[in-house]
This record gives sequence, structure tokens and C-alpha cells, in this order.
Amino acid sequence: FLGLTALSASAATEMPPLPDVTGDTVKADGDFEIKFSIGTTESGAQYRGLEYFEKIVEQRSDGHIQVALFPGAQLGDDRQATSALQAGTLEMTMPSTSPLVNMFPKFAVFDLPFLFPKPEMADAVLDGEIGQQMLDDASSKGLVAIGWGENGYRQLTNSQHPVEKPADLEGLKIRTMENELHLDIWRTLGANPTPMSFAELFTALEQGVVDGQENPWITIESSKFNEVQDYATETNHVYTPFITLVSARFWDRLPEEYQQLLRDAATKMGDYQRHVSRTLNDQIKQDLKDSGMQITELTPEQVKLFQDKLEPVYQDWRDEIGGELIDDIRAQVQQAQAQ
Ligand code: KDG
Repeated sequence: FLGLTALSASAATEMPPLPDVTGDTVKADGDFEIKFSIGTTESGAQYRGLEYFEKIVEQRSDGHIQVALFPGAQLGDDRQATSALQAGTLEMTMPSTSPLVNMFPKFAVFDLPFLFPKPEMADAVLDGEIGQQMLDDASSKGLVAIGWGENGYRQLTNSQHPVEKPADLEGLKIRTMENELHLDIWRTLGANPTPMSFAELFTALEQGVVDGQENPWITIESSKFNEVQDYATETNHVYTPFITLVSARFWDRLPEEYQQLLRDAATKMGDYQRHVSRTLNDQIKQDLKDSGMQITELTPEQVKLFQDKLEPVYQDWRDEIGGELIDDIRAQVQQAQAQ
């Protein structure tokens, strides 16, 4: 028993230390409580970011704002948590942009396959004018959007066999996020996709309702998907952002000084979370290999087979998303690549 405990403790991912809090104490009237809910678990990079947010907000408000963290979809999946913000029964959440495309259609641009060849290119877009415009647009419908974070590059896992080329996907039942463009991606590749919330995913994989799913390495490990999925392919097919949302009902009750504090803390959380996610990515891929997962790393030629097959998706979604936005982002990416 003791041996087993030691083993699982040593296998746990070592998180980078939380940075010190900088900035002055913010003085304003009133005491506030923030319940902050996410779908991923306590051992993920997203949660580590939330811990930093909590530390900043509690220290700089001198304890007048208390933050309570609820990981693992305890208070609902991404869409349920977002509705709770609108209803004013939950203060904060940080969903992937993908399940919110039904509310904010332009978010679908981030679901386009192979849009960002490098994470820094996603940063440039999200931290630039386009990202700010999207935060402004999403600050409506009972929500206030105050920052971006990183979910990251998505990798395919499945329980059946190694996947090296699109033809290997034939007939595989793949869970996708609740998002039409993701369904289109997997149909175009020849798989049989089913949309489902993240909260239902582990059980669906365990019971064989679906054969596979796709998420960043850190989520695959922190949600223990490797315990029910023997095969993985490093596809990097989509880069998913997280968006930090606050309930407008709560926001409107906050003094301006505290609103500014939350904005600062959300920006710092996003930067730190990107750092954690990027620092741990390769190490976690190795941990998954060590745990017995068979990971296929694709050659550039193999990646191109997936890219070529998915090129029509850009045409299919052009009108829906807006050609100008897609062209703007692709131009920024090309410019960054040339540098
Ligand atoms: O907290 C975020 C998660 O709920 C979810 O967005 C993770 O990428 C995800 C997925 O596959 O649903």
C-alpha cells in the first residue's frame, strides 16, 4: 500500500511555483465572493492559473474579495457554467471558446484546423486588436470577458489502433466539443464524430460509447484519459484558447477599482497559464509514453496529409465566420512566420 502511494505521488506532475504577487493593495468599498468554475481537473495547467488568480485577487484586495475554485465541472460543464454566469448564480468561469460559438459565432475562427503553427502566433492575435475586439463582443448577453488563457494544441487519442493517416480514422467514433466546425473536421477526415460536453467525456471513453477524443497532452493526463485510451497521435490539429468570463450581474456590483483589479489578475493568470502549459507539454507527453500510451509522432509529410484533407473546411466556413477575419489572421501568421 505504501509503495503504491509513493509511486502515484512521484508520478504527479510538478507544477512551476506560483509567482509572487506584484502591485499595490487596491482599496474600495464592500466585501465580495467569487465562485470560479472550470471543467478541467485540479492537476491541470488551467487550475494552476486559477490558483494564481486567487492569490493575486485576495492579496491585492487585502482579503475583501475571496475566490473559491471549483474544478472538474462540479458546478457544470462549460455551457452550463456560462449560463449560470448569465443568471447571476456563479461569478466566473473559463471555458474553451469552441462550445460558445452558438453565442459568439466569430469564435469559430479558432476552430479552423492548423490555423496557428506556433503558440506565439496565437498570442499575437489574442493579445492584439482581434483578440480585444472579441473580448468586447463577448462582453454582452450577461457576460463580461476579461482575458485569454491557453487550452492549447489538441492531440488525438483512441482505444482501437494507432492513427498515422486520415484513412486510419475510418469509422472511429470521436468525441468532439459541442461545435459544428469540429464535427465538420472529423467527418471530413472520415471519422464518426459525436459532440459531448467535457464533463461526460471520461465515462463515455470508459464505457466505449466513443472510441476516441482530442485534447492537449496536459488535459489527457490530468483527466486520466490515458487509463482508457491506449493510442495517441500528435496531430496539433487545432489550438484552443480559454476565455475568462465574469457574470455581468456580479461585475456591475463591483467598484471600478475592483473591476480593474480583476482585469489585471486575469491578464496575469493568462500569461502564467500559457507558461505552465508550454513548460509542461513535452514532459507530460513523455510521462504519457512512460505510462504505456503508444504515441505516434507524425512526420511533416504525414501532417500534410491531414492539412490537405482539411483545406476544404476553410471554404465551407468562410461565409459563416467572415472572410476578412480569416484573411486578417492568416496574414498575421504569415508575417510572423517570415520574421
Ligand atoms: O474548463 C474547460 C473544459 O471544460 C473544456 O473546455 C476542455 O477542451 C476542452 C474540451 O475538450 O471540452
